[in-house]
Amino acid sequence: MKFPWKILMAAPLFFLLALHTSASPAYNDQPTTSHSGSRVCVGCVVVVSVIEQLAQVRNSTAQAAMERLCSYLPEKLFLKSTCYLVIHIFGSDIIKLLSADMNADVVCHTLEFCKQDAGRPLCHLYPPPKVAWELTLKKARHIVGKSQTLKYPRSNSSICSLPFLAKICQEIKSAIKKSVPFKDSDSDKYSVFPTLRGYHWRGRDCNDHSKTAYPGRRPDNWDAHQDSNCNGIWGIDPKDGIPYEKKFCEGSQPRGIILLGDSAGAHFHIAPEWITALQISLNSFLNLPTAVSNELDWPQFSGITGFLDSTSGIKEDSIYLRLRKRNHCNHRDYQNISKNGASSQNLEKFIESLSRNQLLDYPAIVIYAMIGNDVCNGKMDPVPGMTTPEKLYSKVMETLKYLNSHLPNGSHVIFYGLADGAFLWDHLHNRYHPLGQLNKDVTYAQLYSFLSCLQLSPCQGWMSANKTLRALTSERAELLSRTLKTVATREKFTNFNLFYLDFAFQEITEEWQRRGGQPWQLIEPIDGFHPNEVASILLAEHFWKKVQLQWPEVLGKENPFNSQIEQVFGDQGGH
Ligand SMILES: *[C@@H]1O[C@H](CO)[C@@H](O)[C@H](O)[C@H]1NC(C)=O
Ligand SMILES: *[C@@H]1O[C@H](CO)[C@@H](O)[C@H](O)[C@H]1NC(C)=O
Ligand SMILES: *[C@@H]1O[C@H](CO)[C@@H](O)[C@H](O)[C@H]1NC(C)=O
Ligand SMILES: *[C@@H]1O[C@H](CO)[C@@H](O)[C@H](O)[C@H]1NC(C)=O
Ligand SMILES: CC(=O)N[C@H]1CO[C@H](CO)[C@@H](O)[C@@H]1O
Repeated sequence: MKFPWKILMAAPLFFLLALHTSASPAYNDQPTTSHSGSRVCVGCVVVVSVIEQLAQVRNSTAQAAMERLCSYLPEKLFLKSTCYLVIHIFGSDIIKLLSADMNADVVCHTLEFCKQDAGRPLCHLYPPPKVAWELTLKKARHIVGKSQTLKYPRSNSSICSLPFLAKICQEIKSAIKKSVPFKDSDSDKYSVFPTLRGYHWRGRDCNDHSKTAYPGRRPDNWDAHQDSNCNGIWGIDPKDGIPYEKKFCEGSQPRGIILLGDSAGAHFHIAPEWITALQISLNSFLNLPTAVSNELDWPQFSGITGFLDSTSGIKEDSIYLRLRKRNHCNHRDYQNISKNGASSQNLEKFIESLSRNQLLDYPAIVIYAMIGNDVCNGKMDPVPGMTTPEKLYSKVMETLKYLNSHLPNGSHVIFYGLADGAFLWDHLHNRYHPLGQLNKDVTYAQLYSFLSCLQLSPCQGWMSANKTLRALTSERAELLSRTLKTVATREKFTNFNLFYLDFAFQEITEEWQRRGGQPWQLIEPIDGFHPNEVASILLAEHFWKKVQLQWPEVLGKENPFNSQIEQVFGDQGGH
């Protein structure tokens, strides 16, 4: 769930993504890690695997497979041209090695994208070659010629620092800057752009020229002349001269939904069709530019603030949509304040992007869902890096004080407990990863061990063959969840009620099984870590049921005017 993850597995064109990530200003706030060399290694292994498998399924040469891959990429954001550039530079060596039956691990070690550091184990995704590793590598080096070390610059912290890529990085940077207005000022957090944390992340601004019009505010003069709260309801009913907003929304207790979350909340997702050779086609990459600009998160499909039906044909069913269905006056009032890698300990760094005016705005339901990063890190021994209950308590209290001074009176805050990630190993370890399905040679256990060898695991504690460690991680997560529960029962705040809800993965898994599904189908196939879209929607359903049963006041009343609002305003201007 830490930042590098998004680049990690994000190939087929890892190089491109790494490049774009380095070039994109959207990432400025992310810490640079010392493991960038390892990221390049994963990227290389994924790309070379895809090329190799694409050649296999299309019965073509590696050369043709590479060209095919590039030709499928969209022109946008220089994706296609960078791809050709990459082929131009590395293509011939990759072809030579693949033709000599070297696998992706060997190719990437030979080209020195992967390196075995002194005193560290050799990291590999595929089973090691039958012949001794050293001998294979020697043979491979011989195939590409001796001058490797001079040919390619060593991977260091930014791929943009490679001399031959510097120029294209510059171009991407300026292209992104030109095409997207960055909105940093506090008064203007809503956007008419979908990505780069625009309206895929929070309700679309209906009047980008006015700072006083935004989703969630109490209407100005009952919106008689303009839609000040962007819910699509405004104007005066000619029949009786009463403003529609007053007629339909007064006393309906409108409220917004705000998520404070991590990558799971933002719905982090790498599309399997980008790297599964059997699925790769021209259509596979249509969504890549959007995904890249959204940091590989898909909040528009998330279970909490999602509003679009996904391309996979799953009907979107988020908490936001349910709130909107219950009271159409809530239209567009959602905010996704979530970040890959977020935890109780770093939330303070971005909570300020939450936008709610205590005096002018309607109350909000805030969901606090830091479901894993407090126990997840990539260290060889992850335990010392885990948040302690004491640290959690003190940070959470700070967060709550912040919320109390920013949320309108009558708001609600709901804590989610942490997930118990033990299900990852239990359900996945002996299944094939998408990269291993074609030749039955990569299981999730292998993927986990490759990542942890490179010290890149998003969650060493759970993505590990070490049963003791997995149990220890679950234990800590449980302890932190109990701490949140204690805070919720003990502490009182003037502007909101506080509740606690277990992160009920077990329950939704059972529900999914009742519907004929398998537990592994609830996990992101590529990263083998995040809950996927189906899980996210089941969680939303579960959340709704629980809250409706235990604390119905959180959700507010059903608005009797909903059908009239539909008659007069149709889809209320979309999301
Ligand atoms: C693959 O291509 C080669 C050469 O074009 C051809 O001889 C062979 O029959 C093809 N194999 C399959 C399974 O199509
Ligand atoms: C990366 O490598 C380039 C060229 O070798 C060098 O100029 C640059 O300082 C390096 N960056 C870091 C952070 O080491
Ligand atoms: C907040 O609203 C409640 C009723 O919903 C009221 O009892 C309370 O006095 C209000 N608090 C403040 C600080 O206005
Ligand atoms: C498994 O994890 C535990 C807890 O971190 C550790 O003490 C132990 O040495 C690990 N076992 C192996 C075989 O690595
Ligand atoms: C549109 C939107 O809500 N963007 C915010 C989402 O969350 C991140 C992280 O807190 C903010 O930086 C964005 O402004």
